[in-house]
Amino acid sequence: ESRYTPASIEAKWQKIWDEQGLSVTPDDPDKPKFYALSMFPYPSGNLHMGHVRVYTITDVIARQKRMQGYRVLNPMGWDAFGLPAENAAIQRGVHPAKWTYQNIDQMRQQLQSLGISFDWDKEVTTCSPDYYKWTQWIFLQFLNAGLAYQKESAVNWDPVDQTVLANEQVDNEGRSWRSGAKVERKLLKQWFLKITDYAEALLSDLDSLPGWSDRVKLMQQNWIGKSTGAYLEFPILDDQKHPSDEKIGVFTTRPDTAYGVTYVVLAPEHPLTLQVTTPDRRQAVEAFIEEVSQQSEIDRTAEDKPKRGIPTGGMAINPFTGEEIPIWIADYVLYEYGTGAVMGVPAHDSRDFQFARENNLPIKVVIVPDDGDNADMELREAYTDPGVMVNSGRFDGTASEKGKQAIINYAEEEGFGKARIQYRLRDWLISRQRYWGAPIPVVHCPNCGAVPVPEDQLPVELPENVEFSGKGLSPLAQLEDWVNVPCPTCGTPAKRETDTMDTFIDSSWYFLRYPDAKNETAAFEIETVNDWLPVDQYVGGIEHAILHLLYSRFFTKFLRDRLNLNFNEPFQRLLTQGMVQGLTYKNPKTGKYVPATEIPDLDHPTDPETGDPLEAFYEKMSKSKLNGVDPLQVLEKYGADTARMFILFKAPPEKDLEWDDADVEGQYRFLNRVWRLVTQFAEDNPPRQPLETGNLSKEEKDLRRAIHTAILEVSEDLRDEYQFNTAVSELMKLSNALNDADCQESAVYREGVETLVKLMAPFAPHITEELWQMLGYSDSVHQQGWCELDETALVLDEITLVIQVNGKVRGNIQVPADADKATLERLARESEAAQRYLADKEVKKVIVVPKRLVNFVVPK
Ligand code: ANZ
Ligand code: ZN
Repeated sequence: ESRYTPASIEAKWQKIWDEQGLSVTPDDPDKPKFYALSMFPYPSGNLHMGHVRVYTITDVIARQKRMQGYRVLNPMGWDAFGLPAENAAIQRGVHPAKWTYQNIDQMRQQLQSLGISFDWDKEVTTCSPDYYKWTQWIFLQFLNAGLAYQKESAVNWDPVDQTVLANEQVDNEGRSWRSGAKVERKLLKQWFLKITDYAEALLSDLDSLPGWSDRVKLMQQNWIGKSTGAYLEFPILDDQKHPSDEKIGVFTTRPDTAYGVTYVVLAPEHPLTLQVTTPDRRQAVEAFIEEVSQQSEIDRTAEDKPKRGIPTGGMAINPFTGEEIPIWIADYVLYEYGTGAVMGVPAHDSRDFQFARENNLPIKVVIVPDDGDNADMELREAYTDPGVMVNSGRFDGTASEKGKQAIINYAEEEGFGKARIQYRLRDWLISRQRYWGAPIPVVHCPNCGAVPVPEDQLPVELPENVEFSGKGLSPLAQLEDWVNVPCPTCGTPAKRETDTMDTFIDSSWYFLRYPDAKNETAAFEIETVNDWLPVDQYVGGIEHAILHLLYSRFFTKFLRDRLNLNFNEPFQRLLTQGMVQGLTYKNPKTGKYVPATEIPDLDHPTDPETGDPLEAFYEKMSKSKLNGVDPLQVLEKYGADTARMFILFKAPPEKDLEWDDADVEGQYRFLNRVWRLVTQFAEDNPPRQPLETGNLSKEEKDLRRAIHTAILEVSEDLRDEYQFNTAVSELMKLSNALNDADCQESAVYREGVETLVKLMAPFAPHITEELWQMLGYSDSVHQQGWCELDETALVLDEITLVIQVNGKVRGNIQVPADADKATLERLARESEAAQRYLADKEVKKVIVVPKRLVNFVVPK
């Protein structure tokens, strides 16, 4: 009997599968397609447990689908542009391309050692010109469609290094990662994509995705943030106190409160601010604007923060009441949302209430609860619920919900307002003043403006000889001979755009490239993506639940409209896997983390330096917490199959998973048991018997029921909800049943062993392949059909009937499951137990509980 040696088995099979092309995507059009997709990694250089978990999950799904007869696409690639490569260049002088490609090679190898059945022929690398050529091409599609435009927008500016910083390069205190300088905001002309054009589709099409969790859909919904309400206009009074043509437009979700407006507020940045400001207020207003411009949006809108604002001296008119109301500016009104102005209704909006209280502005009640008439009562807080309109002229007595529409209709008739839908979603700022990204394919010409680089001149390649200092203009902008080019349209000396694209752009279409990854003449062939898309199962981290998924949906919808794609949504089903957590040891006195390897006694963990007792708890694995487990070490010690089995067994895929060495050991022992079971059987090699299901002993029937229960349960567990953990339990049960069975010679036993190996194949692909060969097969276990369920094997045709005498158990017998009461009584009387205990006693009464027991009552 041989020993289970994962190291040699796994390397061997990985090589053979690769040679045989087992993971290559078939193009057999007769088979149904299945597109399994894992979020591709950023090539940091090292695989971590989170990666292992995602790719294992996707792999089980892909492998089972292949066995079920699907042609499966299970691709992998690299989200390879981005800041870390550039930081490495600045800090260590290694070129971003070199750093990235080295990391990719290293991680590809690590992934291969996990035994994931990726089709490497479809590999895509977003930083490679043959990929970003098409990223640029897609940008041009947006530009041609009028959905890419330039606008001034604020960037993080490091005044010492004289450079733009990414958000990630600014610390919590707002300082530069390199110079430590306080970061400033600076306006730059930047590129945007008009995702807001698709806001409604992105929102409403969430309903077409039953394969997404409500949690993720809600996150997307909130991000898009649809509000229904009205746009209303408040005329500004001129110096002579006459209504002017100039108006302040506001967006409100509560038009029903229009009669309660006692002031209007502009965002300090609003273009009307200085215009409405009276000379005596000018200095104060300018100082306030300057102050607010330094605050972040989060500071400005925080609930608990006092709302700060000042009057401009200007006045407007409430068109509903004709009343004159003051115009203020305040930090809680954001320039970017709605119209950048609000109507202040202190009686019915909490923020306005607080603001009015602090600034002695009038509070006018216009909505009261249905059951009261406390319109004149002094409010202690804003009344924000629906109710009945009061103090509202012709609308008095109208229910407020109805009043919304009534007010809109009225405003529309009178010409000072209309219905409006507002989205929180903003256009996507895609410009980055960095090197390691896809150059935006535009040339700025003094005559022609922003000119798209002609398609036949794509890609606009990143120049290689670049200085990385982290100071001054972005590296591209410093390269004179790259920047200066003739205008593609008129030939005048012009300048290249030096911004590169946000890396989220690269990942917004990679799933469209995979099916046709090597296409040199197009981003993809439409027919091919129409065949493969949508992705049937997407697996990845919840951290991408908003931006990546939203951007990918946006790209898909845009390209659908431009190119006639036949699908609306890129990802049919989405699984967001939980985090992998490690056991963290922390000294509560010093706050220091201690790695497990430095703790002498893990049962009583103490700090090796101070002797303090340590706290131990689970937390997401991370470098800073010193609680990570290196996948490579686990692979080396136990092999990939054990690592996979542990990860799948330890927790349902959506839940967090606590790494536990003892449980890893447990899976290793289980694989060893399966190994012994199957190798023993293969060695004994009992003669092959035909399986005649009509003619089985009880023992055989029981075993067969266990086999088909496993088929049923594992198949169910792998359908849609992917309960891998319970599926692994079922595999364990079947293995136990085989261990306990005593009918190795029977055809049923062979069925059981083969079923176990096949059911386990998607989970532990290497060991099962090895065992499959031992069972005498020469083709791969991964090319077998998925096990067929025989429902009749599940039927329990005999049950155990308990024999009682005066309520005491005296024995039991096997009886047909469908026997009627009379038969049960007869069989019970005939039983050995009854014969013994009833001998020469007179039976007074017989109680028959079908399927359970027969109780004989006799005199004591
Ligand atoms: C008057 C009013 C009365 C409001 C009332 C609410 C309650 P959502 O749901 O988020 O869309 N608002 C509009 N634009 C704003 C901006 N740029 N900055 C800050 N606040 C703004 O919220 C819409 C409501 O937020 C609008 O309805 C407006 O206040 C405010 F009893 O108008 B409301
Ligand atoms: Zn030109």
